[in-house]
Amino acid sequence: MPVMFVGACAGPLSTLDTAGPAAGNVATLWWVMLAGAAVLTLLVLALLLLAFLPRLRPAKGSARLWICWLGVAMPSAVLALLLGYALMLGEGSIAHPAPGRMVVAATGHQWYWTFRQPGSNGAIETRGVLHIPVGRPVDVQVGSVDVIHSFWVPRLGGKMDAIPGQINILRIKADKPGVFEGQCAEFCGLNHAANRFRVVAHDADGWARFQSGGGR
Ligand SMILES: [Cu+2]
Repeated sequence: MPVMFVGACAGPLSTLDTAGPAAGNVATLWWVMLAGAAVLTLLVLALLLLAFLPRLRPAKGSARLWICWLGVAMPSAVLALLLGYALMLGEGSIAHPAPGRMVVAATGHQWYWTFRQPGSNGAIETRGVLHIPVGRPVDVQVGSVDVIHSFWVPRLGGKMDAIPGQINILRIKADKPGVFEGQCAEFCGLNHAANRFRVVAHDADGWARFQSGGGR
């Protein structure tokens, strides 16, 4: 059974089989929340058990302990810590200035994606495939021409809504060359489920070839 669960963690759209730092942060937060939820579940089950075993129940319950500490203080502290940690990790998806940073425009359509980025001989436009270099932060300017879509490459980063008339920026980065699957993550009409795309992360040679107009 555990092998079955571990097998489910991989795959082209897995958020746990990460290939870059932004997606790694999302996965780390997920594991931390899973561990925390497991501890709290055990605690609640233990308290439930106490309720059914009068012999183990304290003779006289203290309202102050149960309500103020276990009911208010503990959940508040846990949620505050989790919020702080999530904000810290979320920094990885924000487009801060960074050396080697590359900018690309991603536009959602019903039902496909187009990408536009600078090349050696002028702008390069692609449909359905976004090309990026390995090891460099890529800031994706996410927009839409019709309805709300969402740009999502689970193995490289978080999600970003594509809203008509607005540009939202999401940072992704690939640590290794490869092809990574992307999926629109906001219901955008009848063909939403098939609104997929790919991100190809190139090594230095492949990137130079793409930039000069080859390998598209
Ligand atoms: Cu969609």
